Amino acid sequence: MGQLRVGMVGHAFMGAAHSQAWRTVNHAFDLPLSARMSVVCGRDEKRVAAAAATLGWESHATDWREVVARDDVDLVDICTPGDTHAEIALAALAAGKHVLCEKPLANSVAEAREMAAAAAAAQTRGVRTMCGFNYRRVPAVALMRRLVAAGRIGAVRHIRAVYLQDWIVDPEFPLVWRLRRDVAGSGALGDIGAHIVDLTQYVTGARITGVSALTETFVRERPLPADAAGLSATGNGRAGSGEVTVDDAALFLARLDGGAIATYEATRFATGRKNGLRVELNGSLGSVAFDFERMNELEFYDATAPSSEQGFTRILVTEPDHPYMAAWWPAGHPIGYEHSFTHEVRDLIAAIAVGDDPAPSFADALQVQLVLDAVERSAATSAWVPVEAELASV
Ligand code: SOE
Repeated sequence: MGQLRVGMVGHAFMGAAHSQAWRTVNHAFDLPLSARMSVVCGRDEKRVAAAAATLGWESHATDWREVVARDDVDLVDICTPGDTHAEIALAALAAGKHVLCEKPLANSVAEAREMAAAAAAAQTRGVRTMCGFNYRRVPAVALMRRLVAAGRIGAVRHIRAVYLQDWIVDPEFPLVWRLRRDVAGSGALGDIGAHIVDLTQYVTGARITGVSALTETFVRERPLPADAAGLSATGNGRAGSGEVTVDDAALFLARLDGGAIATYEATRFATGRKNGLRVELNGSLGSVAFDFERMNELEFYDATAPSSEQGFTRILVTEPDHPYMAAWWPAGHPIGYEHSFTHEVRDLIAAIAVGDDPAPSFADALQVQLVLDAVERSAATSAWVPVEAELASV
């Protein structure tokens, strides 16, 4: 069996989730390529050495440029904050490496365009790219797409999507990198709003064509974190505090091609909601709804059933003919959040092995970035903003 030698940059939450996927994928799926966890990269020598041992990487490095240059790396997996996605991806593609890049693709449309153009050029050389919108690979979400594509809910009229977290409700929570525009690009909008934009476009096959939005930052000043690298005290003069420069919440209405209308809510101030991702589609022949807190289930309403039998059914998505599930346990045995990453790298390896283009591509991720940009421009002007059609050339 051939090997796919991986170099991963970043080893925090997403690095740990991706490491679990690289460790397990070839044990769960029969693939023509075997993932080899060659090197993990992080800025702090002591911490990345410990991460290599804990997460199962053969070696470690402190400079991503070394990872990109190594001959024993075929694929670079980018699990860093958004301000480094573009430079790492562009260098890796130039070096002929495949790239998996965490979402959102970039911190700006300009960066995303450059990455998508580089990916399109690299594709002609057989180099593959994917953006890590992992929720597409939750079996119930893939089943949702299958039902919609089969016409089981008819014409999609309403899309209702929320992504609710509450980890920064405490005003004393420090000014971490996700709360700084220069590092994260945006707040809840790009971090979790990007997921529901991609997921709803994935399950419907439609594209957002315009938005009307508002954003809010409820807590505008926070204590500086212990490692306040690159930060200076600002705001009300309180010693060791800094300005929050991103949104805490984003709400927007949208129209999609194909005629659906949609509501989106991404917030980090939904007190009590830890990772509440919910999507409901209402169509001319039925409805389908997904709730990540019950990730092994899908609600389905078939309006064509006899009226005496109509009602929302709860599909337990654990049958072997459900997406990805034949690889795991007998019916009735649920899987978890981490499996979505295993499925993500499974599909990436399978595509690379046959010379196919994985999805979502950098072009798909650019389209999400265009939506995020339109949301921010709409919120800034209180106006309806069309979503620029993705450049055909990309
Ligand atoms: C933080 O909001 C976060 O880790 C996101 O960045 C992930 O994409 C999401 O899956 C869980 O929450």
